[in-house]
Amino acid sequence: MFTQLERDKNTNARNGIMHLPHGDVLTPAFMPVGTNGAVKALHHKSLKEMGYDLILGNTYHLYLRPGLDVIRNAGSLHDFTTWDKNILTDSGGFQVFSLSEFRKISEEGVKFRSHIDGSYHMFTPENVIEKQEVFRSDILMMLDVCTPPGIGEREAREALDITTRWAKRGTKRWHERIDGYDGKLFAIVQGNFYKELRKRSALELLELDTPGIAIGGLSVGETPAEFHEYLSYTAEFLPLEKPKYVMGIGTPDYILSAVENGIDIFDCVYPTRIARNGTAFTRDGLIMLKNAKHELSLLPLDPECNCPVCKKYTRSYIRHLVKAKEILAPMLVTEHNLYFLANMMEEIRESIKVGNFYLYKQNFLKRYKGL
Ligand code: PRF
Ligand code: ZN
Repeated sequence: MFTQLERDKNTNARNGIMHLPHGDVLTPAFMPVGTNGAVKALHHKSLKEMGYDLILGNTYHLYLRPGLDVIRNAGSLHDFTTWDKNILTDSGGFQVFSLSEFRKISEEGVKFRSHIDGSYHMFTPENVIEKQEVFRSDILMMLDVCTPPGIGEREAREALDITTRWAKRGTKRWHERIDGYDGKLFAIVQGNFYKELRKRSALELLELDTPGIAIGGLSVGETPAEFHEYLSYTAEFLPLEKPKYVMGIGTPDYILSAVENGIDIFDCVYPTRIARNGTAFTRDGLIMLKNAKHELSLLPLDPECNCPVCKKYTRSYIRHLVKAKEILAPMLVTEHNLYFLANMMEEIRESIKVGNFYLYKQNFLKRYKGL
């Protein structure tokens, strides 16, 4: 399902194509987050115009609301939402840990209370595969246990061992799929911030031979130095033939590190979330529109951006919309931020193609961080 194209000579960066049921995806690729079957504040058509052909949805949210019956009734998550390109769904494990007021892990799975109405539910490695089959997700994620930094080795090991046993059960269930459905399952490496555990997780999951593999449990509150160390350490164990996904990263500097380490896809709410509080990407770093210095600025959000928002609107006007809490404000900034990232990913792929990714990264960061 993955064709590797050019490989960078100086780093592990690479270009590739992921062949998925709803079309090919050029990698490295960023996936916008559409938790509830919509990328917040954006039309599907804007996403498509920007060239996105893979977005992320959340099993946790979609299962709780609108529920599987509503999606099954429409046919699939694609039919329900009318998004006819690829969808990757996260399994729900991570969301249970970050959103539920109550959860209890057992060998069987994780029992939790809905953050919406307090009702009780159980996710098992098998039933999250079944849910993602109802969605007809193009990429399905395994149920995993993601742990925070700072826990002891023993606790990390126990969480990892459950994750590994769940991965075996999930893979078995995925092999039993029917109806010609061809969604690709990704296992998720965990192991907290312990190298031995990370290594063991990667090696044990590779035996399951899933179509793709993800690195989980990073960008969960550790320092940037720890993030870089554990990302590059873990990525080394993953084979070249498979697509690699780092879950939950979306700042330009983390994206560049991920690409440098041979990662193919990543997702994050960051670009869309900061947009909704009036923060925009520019080549020279973030700008906060609430800041008084933009009040009279007739510049676009980013003078070098070619997006429809930057071609038309000024910072002064968008700042006014942000202050007045107009719905148009998050719409415009979200569109710009996702365009900015789509454009950055295109530049990254081009730099890998012509063999100067490392230089591209250095130059990008120099400006972005104002060095
Ligand atoms: N596991 C899952 N989803 C995730 C993560 C994880 O570890 C993360 C960690 N950054 C984000 N989303 N299933
Ligand atoms: Zn723009």
